[in-house]
Amino acid sequence: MTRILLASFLGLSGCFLITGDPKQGQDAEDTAQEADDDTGEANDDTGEADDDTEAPAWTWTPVLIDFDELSGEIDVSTVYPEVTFSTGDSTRLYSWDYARYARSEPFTAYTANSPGGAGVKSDLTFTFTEPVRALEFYTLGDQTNGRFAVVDVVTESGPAGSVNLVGDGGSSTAERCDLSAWEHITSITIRDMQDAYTVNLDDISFEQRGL
Ligand SMILES: [Ca+2]
Ligand SMILES: [Ca+2]
Ligand SMILES: [Ca+2]
Repeated sequence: MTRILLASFLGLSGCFLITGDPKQGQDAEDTAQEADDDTGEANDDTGEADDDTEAPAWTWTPVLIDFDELSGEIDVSTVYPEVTFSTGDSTRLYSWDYARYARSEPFTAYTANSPGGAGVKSDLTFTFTEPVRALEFYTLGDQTNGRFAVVDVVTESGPAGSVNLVGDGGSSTAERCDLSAWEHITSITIRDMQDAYTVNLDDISFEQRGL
């Protein structure tokens, strides 16, 4: 946690913890491990932190949503069986041909009132069909050099924490938001969007839980 806060003071972009303890409820060994390696860059210590839980024997299936298989600019709210996207208003999440600026070409996705329409600042919730871990996504299309939105993370245990989304003001540079500190995530909501014409999402990846 200390590293994450420090990174924000160093002017890095990405996403940074505001509240919540991602290690809450996990074992003491993991907590000690977290405390011991607090040098280096943010978010580099989560890959195998939780492999030592005894039960149950979940399977975890990798999923990548890059929007690039789509045939055009469409409402992607319910396109993917693993996750649905919803807003708090009349906007929808649409794929958009952002061409060479996409992190993966050609499509990103953003909230608007119609395909290809101007981006609209909306709250956006990802609701996962089954809980996930190793969640990350990228944002681009940012005009903000600094904090531009908040992500609330909800796990099976309830509200679990929040991170700031921080841009570098470079619209074509993608910022990575790594939420892999949390497991068994059931939903996330991007809220309090302040970036002009919102931002684009790309390369949403996670591991989805099964038995
Ligand atoms: Ca893409
Ligand atoms: Ca923008
Ligand atoms: Ca950027």
